[in-house]
Amino acid sequence: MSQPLLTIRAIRATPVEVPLNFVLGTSAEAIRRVPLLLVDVETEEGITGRTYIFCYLRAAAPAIASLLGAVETAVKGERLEPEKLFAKLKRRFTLIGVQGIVRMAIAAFDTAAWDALAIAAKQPLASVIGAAPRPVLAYNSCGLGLTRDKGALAAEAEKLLERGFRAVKLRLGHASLEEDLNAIHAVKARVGEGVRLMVDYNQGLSAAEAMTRGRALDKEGLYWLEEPVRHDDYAAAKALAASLTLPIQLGENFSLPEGMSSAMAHRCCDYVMPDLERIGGVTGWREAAQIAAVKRLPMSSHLFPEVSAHLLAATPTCHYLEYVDWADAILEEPLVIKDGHAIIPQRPGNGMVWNTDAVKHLRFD
Ligand code: SMN
Ligand code: MG
Repeated sequence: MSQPLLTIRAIRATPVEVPLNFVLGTSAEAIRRVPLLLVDVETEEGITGRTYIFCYLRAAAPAIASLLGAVETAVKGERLEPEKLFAKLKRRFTLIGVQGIVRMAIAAFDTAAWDALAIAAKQPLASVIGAAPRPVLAYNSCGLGLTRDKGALAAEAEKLLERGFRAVKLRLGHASLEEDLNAIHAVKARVGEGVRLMVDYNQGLSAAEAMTRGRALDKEGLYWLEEPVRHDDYAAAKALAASLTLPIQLGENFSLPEGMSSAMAHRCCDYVMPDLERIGGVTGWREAAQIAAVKRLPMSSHLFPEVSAHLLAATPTCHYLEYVDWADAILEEPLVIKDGHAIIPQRPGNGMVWNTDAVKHLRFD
């Protein structure tokens, strides 16, 4: 693709808080509403690129917006070339360290910049990065949090199969293994054979407890076991991967492609699932996809399904899209799911346009 000529004029950041349709009860905390930061990269040519990031904490939103101000100072007036600017920003922020929310701000800028490029090229983002827009296999990751109410859990699991989903993800990490097994059995009994069940501990177990619970879960026909221990305890994850048949899934905490490489060097997982805002935006994702391809590791996504669908279409070891509906409330045209697959829109760019009325309503600064 010949790169369209665009010049960066400004970056705008708008914080919104979206109430969730399904509470996300993880082993660390229950999430009922999500603070998102909507990021617009404006160009002198009148094209605006967009993305949103998930701030986890409301307090992080103004901090990331402020960091985006520093990014703007560094790139304003420059030609919009995401890979070059990514390298420049990494160098510029070396002294504070390209991690945490600094890295999230760079990733947000990068993702919105790629959107602007694709809009200028009048092509979907997937096409610009070398893939045909095609349906991408997805699992429904809404809800299914830690709860004592197994009836409500089963009912929720059934509801999540609407639109043809054939895979869902259950959060685990109850006080006892028995309660984890009860939750698994409640969901399995309701969704029946033929629906894949992923489970996610959100780093909730010690290495020893993970081995005990992992061995019990190994007999349950689950599809993957996600983040059983602290995300950077590669030794514990490696021991689990070596001992269990159940595949170990890691990745939402890989920090930049370099972080993914270090994890891979430990052979600590069977599957990977980078997160757009932690892996370094579209630029970071593409590098991560090459690492996964060399290692022949199936690669899924974490959150941000609207952009991740494009990225997975261009990922050689594309595995599963994690679907959540969080951004539906603030988008003109929410991501479409059909027969359990995300449909990449034919619109130019990543396809996201803000629903300005909803944004006005949900804005919180
Ligand atoms: C998750 C964690 C935090 C916020 C949203 C989702 C979870 C996942 O680990 O993999 O979906
Ligand atoms: Mg997870």
